[in-house]
Amino acid sequence: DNRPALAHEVEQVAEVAGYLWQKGWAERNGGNITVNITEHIDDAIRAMPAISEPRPIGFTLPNLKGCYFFCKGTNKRMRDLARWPMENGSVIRILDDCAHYEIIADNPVAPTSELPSHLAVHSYLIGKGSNYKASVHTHPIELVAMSHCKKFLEKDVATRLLWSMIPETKAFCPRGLGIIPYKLPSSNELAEATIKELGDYDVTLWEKHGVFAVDTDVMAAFDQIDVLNKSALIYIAAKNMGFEPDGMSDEQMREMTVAFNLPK
Ligand code: 2HA
Ligand code: ZN
Repeated sequence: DNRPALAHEVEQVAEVAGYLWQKGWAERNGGNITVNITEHIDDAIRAMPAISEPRPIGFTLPNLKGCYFFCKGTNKRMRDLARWPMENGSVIRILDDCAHYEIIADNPVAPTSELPSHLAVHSYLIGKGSNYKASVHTHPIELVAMSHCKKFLEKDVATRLLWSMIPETKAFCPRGLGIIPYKLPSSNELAEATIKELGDYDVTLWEKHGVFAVDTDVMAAFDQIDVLNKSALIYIAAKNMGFEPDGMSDEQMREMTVAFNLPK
């Protein structure tokens, strides 16, 4: 019986949704979470009838054949998802044409407006044989604020600054923060640019909008965003005390990178 494992996944989504709200990163319906739950789907769930008509994804994604996802609902609030996950999210099944999905959970909650980009990312992850199952999009205040400054939008400038605020940030976000220049929300261009950066980064910063992170599960994706935003807060605290923080030295960064066996 895979239902306990599936219920655990949904509980983790609800827990993270609560954190996003508490942190002030999820105003109104802001942000999205999708989790590839295919490994937890057993024959009983596979036999569940659809409760919606087939709906187009917007892309054809052959890697998603037979996949199932838990998705936050469109126009639903993270703070409501935290308390009532099955009223504010739903389980979808990808149909065999890989271009349509149907809803199979208790309530016909339509999935997130960012579904095409989230599913395109999951397809990309499957295609490269990744064990990453979760994607989180949210609006972390301090990281979004940094994205309003041109110098932080240059490749790896924000990564190096954030890593140097506290040793844990590189340890727990070892691939750094990729930068995506401003693109219209929900657009295919935004999805494509994000997928391109995910080749090098687990977390990307969407200029003047938010972050998009992927990891093995929803908690791990949240943790990467959280450590980066923590570093941004330390930077801001130092600036508010009236000085530019020194940051860890290159030598300290090198020592830590070797000791924790991190990528250069
Ligand atoms: O779904 O945050 O960017 C709400 C959003 C879209
Ligand atoms: Zn957003």
